[in-house]
Amino acid sequence: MKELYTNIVQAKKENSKLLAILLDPEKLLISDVKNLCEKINESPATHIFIGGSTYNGNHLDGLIKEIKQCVDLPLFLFPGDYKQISSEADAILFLSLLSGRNPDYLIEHQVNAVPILEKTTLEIISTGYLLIDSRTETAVERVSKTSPLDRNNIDYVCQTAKASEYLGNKLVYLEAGSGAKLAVPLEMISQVSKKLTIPLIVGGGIRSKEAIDDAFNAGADMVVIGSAFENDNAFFEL
Ligand code: 1GP
Repeated sequence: MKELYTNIVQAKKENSKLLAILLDPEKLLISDVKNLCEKINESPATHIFIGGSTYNGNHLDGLIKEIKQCVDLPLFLFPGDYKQISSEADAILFLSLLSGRNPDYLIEHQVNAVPILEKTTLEIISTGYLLIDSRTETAVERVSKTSPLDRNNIDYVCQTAKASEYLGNKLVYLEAGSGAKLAVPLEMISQVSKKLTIPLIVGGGIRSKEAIDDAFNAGADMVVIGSAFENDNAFFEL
């Protein structure tokens, strides 16, 4: 039995911060994986996430197999839709886009995922996914046809995050969107983390080591880095 969620809860208890590198399968060739793995192994990453809003390819299994041969970190699916499921991963963030009001991303994709998930041994980690306005139209917004939550209305974001916990989600993910101009505000991270008893993930538009530390200090239990590492595999070296 996998205990990947238990490990995240334990890390939160010990205030030991977690860092996920997000890999977008759309931008990754199997032949790139070996070099990439070297960089990941030299980085402080504790987790690998893989997925993207628009990926529709057929090399996800191959990519994950290759990654698992050279990196010994838990690998979580972070799927844009129910077709992005691979039994080669360790776990799946079973997302509900709770910031939006599109039933497809609240329940339809999840229902469609069940027959696929039943054929895997993935650890399923239900996650309330909240898109926060970042002053840029993000892929999540475009694909899901939902509006992000107002970055100035921290009370409403806190309420949404807490509703997510009450609904039984095991994680809350505050997302500014990949390549966001503005990351999730630190004050929002701070207030949401105080509301929750479950671990808090923060990602989108975080592109410096200082910004990672700021998010941790504000209360994020896990930070996700996608574009910064994708654009510069030496990001963690300096
Ligand atoms: C996107 O939160 C992740 O879903 C990471 O975003 O690519 O901006 O790091 P970046």
